[in-house]
Amino acid sequence: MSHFSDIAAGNPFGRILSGVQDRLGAAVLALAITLAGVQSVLAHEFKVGDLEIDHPWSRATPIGAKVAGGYFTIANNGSAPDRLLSISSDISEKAELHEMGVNDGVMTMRPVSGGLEIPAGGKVVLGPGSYHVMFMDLKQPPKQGEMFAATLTFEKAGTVTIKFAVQALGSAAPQEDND
Ligand SMILES: [Cu+2]
Repeated sequence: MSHFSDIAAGNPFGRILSGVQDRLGAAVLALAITLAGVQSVLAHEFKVGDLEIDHPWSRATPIGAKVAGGYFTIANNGSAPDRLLSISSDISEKAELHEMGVNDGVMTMRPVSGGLEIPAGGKVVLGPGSYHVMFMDLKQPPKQGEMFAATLTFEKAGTVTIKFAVQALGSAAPQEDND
């Protein structure tokens, strides 16, 4: 029967399978791209000398905000202490290293004088409620999902440019008290 053999020759099963494989392939590729995107936001790190700077992140700011916080972890794998002296970025006029503290029962923040020491073999965490970078007089407010660059200067390790991943506007964003 010629009709039957035409179908067999056309191999409809083969076509269906290859269609499924194409869709599966596209789905796997999409997943890989998604994971790669998540990976770059969740676990990006930078190295300079003996220092390792993990996952710099910031938060989107409310409209009209003049400041934004910057957070990351610095690990010192060397045998001598180092010191984070300064930070600069195109997103703001200036950036300061701050620490939070309680003064007469009120949360305040103040500049860290003399830089932030990173002990030999130690780790310092910058995060909301403790040490942080304060980007002041914002020129380009951080936008959720984007990244922005900043340059850190260390006493011994020198300078390194890192990228901050901007997360959602947080309800507990630190308020600047010296504006
Ligand atoms: Cu601050």
